[in-house]
Amino acid sequence: IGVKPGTGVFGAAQAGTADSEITVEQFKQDYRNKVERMYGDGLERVSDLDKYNALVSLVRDYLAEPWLNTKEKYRRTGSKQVYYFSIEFLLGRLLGSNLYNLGLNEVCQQALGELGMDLRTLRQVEEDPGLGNGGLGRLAACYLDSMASLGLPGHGMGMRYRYGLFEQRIVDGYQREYADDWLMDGFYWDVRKPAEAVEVRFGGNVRIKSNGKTQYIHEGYETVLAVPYDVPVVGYRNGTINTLRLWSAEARLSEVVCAPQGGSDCQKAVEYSQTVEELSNILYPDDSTYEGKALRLKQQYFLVSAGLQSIIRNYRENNGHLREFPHKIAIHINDTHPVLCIPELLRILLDEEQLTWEEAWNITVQTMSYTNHTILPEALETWPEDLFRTVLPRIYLIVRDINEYYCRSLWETYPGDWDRISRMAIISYNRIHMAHLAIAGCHSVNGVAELHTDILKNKIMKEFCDFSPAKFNNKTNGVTQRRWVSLCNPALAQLITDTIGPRWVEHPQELAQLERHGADTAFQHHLLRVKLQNKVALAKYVKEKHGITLDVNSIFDSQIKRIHAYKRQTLNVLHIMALYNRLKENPLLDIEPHTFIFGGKAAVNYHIAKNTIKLINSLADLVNNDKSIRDKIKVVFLENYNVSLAELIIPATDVSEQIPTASYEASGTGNMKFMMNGAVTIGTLDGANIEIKQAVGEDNIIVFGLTAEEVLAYYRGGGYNPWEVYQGNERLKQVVDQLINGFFPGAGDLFRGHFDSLLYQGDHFFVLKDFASYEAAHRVLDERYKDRPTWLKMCSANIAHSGRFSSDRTFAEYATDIWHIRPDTLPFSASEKQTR
Ligand code: NBG
Repeated sequence: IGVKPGTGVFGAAQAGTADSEITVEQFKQDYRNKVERMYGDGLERVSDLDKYNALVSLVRDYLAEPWLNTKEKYRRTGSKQVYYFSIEFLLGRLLGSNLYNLGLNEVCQQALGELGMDLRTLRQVEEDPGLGNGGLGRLAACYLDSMASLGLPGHGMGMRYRYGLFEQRIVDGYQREYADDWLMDGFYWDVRKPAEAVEVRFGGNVRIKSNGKTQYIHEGYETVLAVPYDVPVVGYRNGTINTLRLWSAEARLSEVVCAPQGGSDCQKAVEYSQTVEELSNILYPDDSTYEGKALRLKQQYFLVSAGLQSIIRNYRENNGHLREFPHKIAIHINDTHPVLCIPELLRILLDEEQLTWEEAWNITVQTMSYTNHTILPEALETWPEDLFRTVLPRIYLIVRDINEYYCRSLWETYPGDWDRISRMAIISYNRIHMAHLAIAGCHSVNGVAELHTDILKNKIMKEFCDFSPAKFNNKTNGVTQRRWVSLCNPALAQLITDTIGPRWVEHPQELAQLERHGADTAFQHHLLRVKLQNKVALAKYVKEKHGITLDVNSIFDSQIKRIHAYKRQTLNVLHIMALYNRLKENPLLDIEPHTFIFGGKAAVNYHIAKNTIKLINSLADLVNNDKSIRDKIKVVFLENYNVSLAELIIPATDVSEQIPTASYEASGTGNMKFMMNGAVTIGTLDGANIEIKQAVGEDNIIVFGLTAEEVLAYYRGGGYNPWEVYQGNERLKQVVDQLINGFFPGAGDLFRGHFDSLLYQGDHFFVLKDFASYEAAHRVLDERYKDRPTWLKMCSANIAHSGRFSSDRTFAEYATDIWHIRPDTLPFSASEKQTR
């Protein structure tokens, strides 16, 4: 295939150039052959889906050799391997990013063009893999890109869900959930590895055998086969291809037919296989019932057990000695879902490798590290002890031992302080606290932005931090500039490269050089053109999909993220209502035309959030159809928000809405993507917004609202009185009343829940309290926008200072501080870290 040994398709590729070893002619020939071999038909006669599949298969051929070489290199050098366990990997489409990272983008584009095809069309054939839900999963995907692009031996361990979270459709303004059948046409990026399948055991009981040494015999369990599917993770033009291993649950039917559960009845066997496969059917199965909870717990253990067994097996095959394990393997636990890694590694070391408790515990703690992604109580998982014991009897005993061991060490420091020890225990009041288990069993616990880490250290996990302060550290999130600029905004990427050269793709801190060009008229002119071009593309999509015409000269103001009370889509809505009211009063009001864009899914059982979607759509109906305001404002809710849609919205956005109640948003990563694409943030001082402000300076961001400290002080004092605020602000009172007074035609009492939560339930998220300052911030924003040169300078400053929010920076920090990967294998030097 025209690939030189050792150099793969990367050849002598330099960043920003397209000099891969594969020529356009070669590509065309390979591609034609591929189509013919796969479909027994000519290129002219196959469908777009076939063309897409053939292209993926060809790219897979191209990357096979560097993939193999990378694995061999890791084996040969024995370098420390990092495994990032995550219940979600929100990858986004892979064709574009893989071509780009392989340095094949231009070649492919030209080759397809000469064959009368368009790469963009084929990229759009790809379904977004349904393997994640929100920020946490997208972060994991950014990290995969950075690990490979930094040439680090870091791999993902995740689940191969048969169905994604759900596909959102808007019907009559309401969210409706449809099955996200993303695998329907197959997923051509992964390789099934049945020979590397492992068995995971559930249920049964544990018999203790004692002849000199206590042995735990797990019996009567049910076995589920975990089959791995490997997805290549391509580094940016560096020859590194890491692996994302996704696990799928299968039943061994041949065994089931003879086994007691299945009897000899074929029908029963099939039913049985369906219940087994349920394990990897969907992400976050509904856990409102006992069965649902059990399924979630099983799913988490399934991922962890399969992943660890395969790591150990591989380690053993390469003659690794267990004492060396923590020097050769790092295991990272992404949020609490994979925390069972801790007792599972102990189980393997104790029961299968016969290590002593002390040895096994030390190895485990040195190997494991944990990231917390939220302080929301519902996300800090706990399990009923009974359920846990029934589903995972051996793991339960181990967790009990860990609890005892941990509580004993607490007792040594705090003798007699039962209250404190029971608050910190892993098992208390018949529940198992996964975050406590994580803190006890990991050598590092990190938050995802400075404020978030401070809140963990001083509030949520204060007692743990007092007990072992050295474990706690911060790693502010980052996003990959390769997907979030180069791929999704090629026009901007080109402008940046034309201005400062191509090195920023690998050294994002070099974006800082743009600062000098911010006031340059020619640069500003280009920037404006790029933005306009992206707005036109988004407007075209909105027109085709939703039939709404957008004014591309208006301010595109976007809030795209999960719908959640703390993210305060409602605050945005109330402000738009107030703006609309002002326009109704005075149609000649001199305001900049605005397009307010929303997107996001609400959890299936989260009623008020689902109602917020209806509220946004009701507002959109009202505003978009009112001729009297002469198109000064438009509101659109874009259906089925996902990575691909974000790639369209973010480059087209002028104003990035990051308006959570301060203290709630652990970090945010959308804020970083918008910034990299030159949008100006309007935001609260929460999560990474604070660090964005530090980076760009206060002139280049608009902040408003209560600080986290103020919010927490109000909570300590029992909340605040929303009535006072409501009664003291005419405009606010008007919009709040409009939620229930017939302003929304036909809505009746539909939005009474929102009304009540603001006035009768204490306005827990300070929507009313922050309203006036939010409105004022929007006025400042409009003023700035009117002065276009100043505005464009703000946009450039945002791009210029976004380098520190690259996941390359974050990952270099994880590698050095947490996983102790030798810094000399890192392309970043410590001085380049730019964390502060
Ligand atoms: C989310 C936080 C975000 C953060 C991402 C990634 C979860 C549980 N948490 O603020 O809400 O940016 O994690 O760290 O998805």
